[in-house]
Amino acid sequence: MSEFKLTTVEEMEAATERLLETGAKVGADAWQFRVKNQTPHCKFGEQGICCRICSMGPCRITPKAPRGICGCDAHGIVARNYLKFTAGGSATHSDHGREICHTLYCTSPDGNYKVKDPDKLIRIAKEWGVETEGKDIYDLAHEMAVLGLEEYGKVFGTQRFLKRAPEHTQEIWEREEIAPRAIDREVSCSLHMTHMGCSSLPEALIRQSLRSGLSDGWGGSMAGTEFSDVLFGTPKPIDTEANLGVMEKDNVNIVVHGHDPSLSEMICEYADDPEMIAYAKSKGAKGITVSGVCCTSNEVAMRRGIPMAGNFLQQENVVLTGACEAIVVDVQCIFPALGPLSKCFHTKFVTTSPIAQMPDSEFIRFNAETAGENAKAIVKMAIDNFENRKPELVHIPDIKQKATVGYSVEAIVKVLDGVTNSQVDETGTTKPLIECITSGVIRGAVAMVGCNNPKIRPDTAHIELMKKLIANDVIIIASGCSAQAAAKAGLMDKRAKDLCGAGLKRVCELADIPPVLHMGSCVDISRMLVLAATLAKDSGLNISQLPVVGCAPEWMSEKAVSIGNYVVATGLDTFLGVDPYVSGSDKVAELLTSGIRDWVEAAYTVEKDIDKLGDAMIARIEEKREAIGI
Ligand code: XCC
Ligand code: SF4
Repeated sequence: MSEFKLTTVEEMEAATERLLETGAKVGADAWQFRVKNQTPHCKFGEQGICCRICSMGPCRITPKAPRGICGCDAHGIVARNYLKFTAGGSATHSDHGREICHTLYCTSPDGNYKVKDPDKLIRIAKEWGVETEGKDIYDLAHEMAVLGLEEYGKVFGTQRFLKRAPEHTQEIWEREEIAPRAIDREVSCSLHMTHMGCSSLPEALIRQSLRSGLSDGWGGSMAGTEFSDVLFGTPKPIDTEANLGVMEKDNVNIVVHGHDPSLSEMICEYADDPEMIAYAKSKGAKGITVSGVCCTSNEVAMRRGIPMAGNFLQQENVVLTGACEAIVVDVQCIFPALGPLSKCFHTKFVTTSPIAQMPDSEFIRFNAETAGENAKAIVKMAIDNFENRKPELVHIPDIKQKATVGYSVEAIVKVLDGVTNSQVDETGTTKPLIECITSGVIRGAVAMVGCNNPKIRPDTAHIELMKKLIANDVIIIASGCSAQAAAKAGLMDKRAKDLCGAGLKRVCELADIPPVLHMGSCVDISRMLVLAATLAKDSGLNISQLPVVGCAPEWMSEKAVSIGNYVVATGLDTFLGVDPYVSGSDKVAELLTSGIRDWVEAAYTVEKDIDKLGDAMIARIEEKREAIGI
């Protein structure tokens, strides 16, 4: 076995530079250039003090003009913008969950979509008080799909999944009036509150941000995760690879990008079809390689071991290799730049969802009912495109790392069972993990999530923080583009245990796990909520007492703001490396970084210096340990 060495950010950047040279030859644009054109950014926007929600504006707050035309001050404007930011993310994640519920409704024994994890379906059904005895699994799937969909518009009551939280957390949500009602209602209510002439009181707007975020985390995202597991299987540890080198020069390369696994699962299915492989060979290719970008990549990596070509700010790179026959996208985080960029190459840019339609793309509408045909047509299109490659433009950077992924809560409970001397628990609990934390072998855990953002040298914050944390015996669970950054660097290779402190290293060896555990996509942060809830219940502590924090050092999307809100509102301190446009109001900034602690026992820390951010997390974890006397 070759010697293990992390891939450095410098090496990744060198690979990108080389690709940009190819881009220059064909006149391609790239985000690196567009960032320059957009810098410096608008100061009003950055501080969150521009309001354009009515046509008397736009109003901008300055020392000379401290109020908008309607009289709203900076605090109201910043808080309104923050709530809108959250509502956008909550709507997006939750609508993804809704699509998954629809796909679940379309399952049939001989259709495109099947129930792959019937046990999990039955488990959730029982949790929801649905009779399962003697019921056909597909009847149950359809019944649960309808119930899931009803969570979006339920007339009375709050989200069903809230019951998964410890009593104490549920009481907080009730007391603070942030227990989320119907998912759609929380989004609508947010947009109502931010309408001209409604709320301008920061406390009210931030409270609703928490509630809208919770409707995502414990509502839409959780439905997305849980029912995706039912449909496509609950992830188990599986080996894969990450970074651009996973694309194969002699194969037809199909890159899936976006978030919804309904499409990518089908593409993977057909790319594996002997008929399609034979067809690819007849066109001069050696085979078909599917790889992924962003969260759809995380979904198929976790369940099928499909390699990860890259994360958010690497999406243009896959086209720049000149070896991408088709980049097939569903929803979210897709650069509109991929349209014009693909035109510089032979690449087909295939959009598939009415939700994400873009110029310069080929739109092949993807429907659950016709998923098989759609996927087959897309795979065939990619194969037919192989002969259009321009060999002089082909360059795939020789850069990749091995990764073991697939750590769902179920999988974590299972792999950690053997680690301590405690009896293997039939029901599967997190007690072994708690023992590791209580004894101090592991100091705590950090949930690392979120995107890349050109405001931060891509991937450095993720990678540097992870290295620092694992060296300090803090285990990492990661999702989204953060997980991909880790995988690209090599931190999901089990050999990365050698970079850990002695305690964590020992746990990695005993459990045979990497120190950074891949927990999935952005909606899978709901898995982290379930893990935190289970840890709290199994330890008898409140979630806010656990030596566990959340971190999104390079976040950029509205979804990330929604995530931040639900993680904090669940009782976990959250550390950000990018400011959510609230610096224009000291009141809002104060609320988010301290005031909300009185409501939900947790708050945000914003720190742009990555080293300090890491220190702050370690200090918080140690504080929490001390407070509970471990
Ligand atoms: Fe998008 Fe989910 Fe962010 Fe990556 S991490 S850039 S939201 S793909 Ni969720
Ligand atoms: Fe200006 Fe008030 Fe209208 Fe906003 S709502 S644009 S602050 S007048």
